[in-house]
Order: sequence, then structure tokens, then C-alpha cells
Amino acid sequence: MGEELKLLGAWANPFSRRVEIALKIKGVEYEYLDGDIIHNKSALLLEYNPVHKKMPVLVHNGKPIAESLMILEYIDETWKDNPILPRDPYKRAMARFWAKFLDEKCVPALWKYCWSLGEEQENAYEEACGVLKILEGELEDKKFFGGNNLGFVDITANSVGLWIVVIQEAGGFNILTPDKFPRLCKWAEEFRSCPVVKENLPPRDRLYALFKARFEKISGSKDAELASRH
Ligand SMILES: N[C@@H](CCC(=O)N[C@@H](CS)C(=O)NCC(=O)O)C(=O)O
Repeated sequence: MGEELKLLGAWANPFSRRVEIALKIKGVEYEYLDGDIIHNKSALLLEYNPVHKKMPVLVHNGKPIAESLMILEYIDETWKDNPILPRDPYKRAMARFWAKFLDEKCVPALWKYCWSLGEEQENAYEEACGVLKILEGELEDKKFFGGNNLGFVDITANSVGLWIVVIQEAGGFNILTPDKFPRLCKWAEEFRSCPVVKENLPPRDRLYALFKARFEKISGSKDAELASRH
């Protein structure tokens, strides 16, 4: 019986791109449905991910799996070639530890910094730098978080590898810079130039345009809010 594998994703979404990178590493064929384009997204999300109603969702032979980190583990256990997680139990636990840190501490702190303005952004700066400093320390002199090969933590850190870089460019601020975080910046370049990553990241100019428009909208509404107070 042929396998049926579908990914319900979103082109600009780092969580969804994690899954695409993992599927490409494994070399498995899948059908991609982009939630930003399909008209029945809400119905599909309600059916496949009624708890969180978020993308990505991987549907394997009719069975849905939600939450990108759970999906990465599922993929690694289902298709054994080209492992994403290390085999050694201690290294596996550490990879999960850093992935959890990225999702629970790092991404929220960076997002908060990127999408706030003025004083609020200044306040978020220390925390965002703090999480980046921890990541910088964890990298040591390794090429990737897991060593010489791209793995679970690198895939999970994709928002640091591309999204933060593009968002800071579009927003006109600097947080992830080579003078402050030389190892992370080098890692980000290394990460983006891996063929399997390169082919599965959103086009940089399209992402830039999306975020630029979002910044203009935010500063527009902020100006309107300030004007209405006077
Ligand atoms: N923890 C989730 C986060 C996924 C997530 O935040 N997805 C957002 C995309 S930004 C989403 O689907 N939002 C609902 C929507 O766009 O309709 C994961 O790791 O998969």
C-alpha cells in the first residue's frame, strides 16, 4: 500500500519550515498544502489540530500529528535514514533540552523584542540578548549545535538562522550582529548555506517584504494611537 503524507504548512512560518527541512533530509515525498493559500484552512485545522488550531500539521496515512517538535521526532522515528536526533541517550536528552529552550525562552524573547516599539523594545533588549548569549555559549566552536552535522537543534533554531536576520533588517534594528554574537552569526550563515536548508527556506526578499509591510502597519497604528491622544 502506498503511503500518504501531507503537510499542512505556511510558507513564511518557521515552525512549518522545520518540518519541511526534516522531510527533505529524509528524502520522503509529501504533498504540501499552504494554509495561507487554501480556502478551507480553518476546517482542516479544526479537523487535524482541534487543540491548538495551528500549523504545521503532518498527516500520515490519515493520522494527524501537530506541534513541530513532535512532528520532527515522529519523522525521525518513522524514517530511520539520516538521523536528526543523536542516538546516544544523553545527547538525545540534551538536544531536546535545547529545542525546548529555543521554543520556550528564546523565540518568545526574540519575538517580543522584534515586535515591540520604543520603550517596550528597549526593555525587551536585555532578555533577548541574554538568550542569544546562552545559545552563543552552547555553540562553542562547533559547526552545528550537534557537532559536524545539521540536526534537531539546528532545525529548531531556524528562526534565529533566518527570520531574526530578516526581521531586524526590515525593522531597522540590530540585535544579532557578528560583533556581539560571532559564533551564532557564523552558524546562521553555515545553516542557511546547507543545501537542504537553502532549498526549504522562504525566499528572503518575499519574507523581507512581508515583515517590512508589518512594521509599517505597526508604526502606522502607533502613530494613529498617539495622534488620537492629543
Ligand atoms: N508550537 C507550535 C507553533 C505553531 C504556530 O505558531 N503556528 C502559527 C503560525 S505563525 C499558526 O498556525 N497560527 C494559526 C494560523 O495562522 O491560522 C509548533 O511548534 O508547531
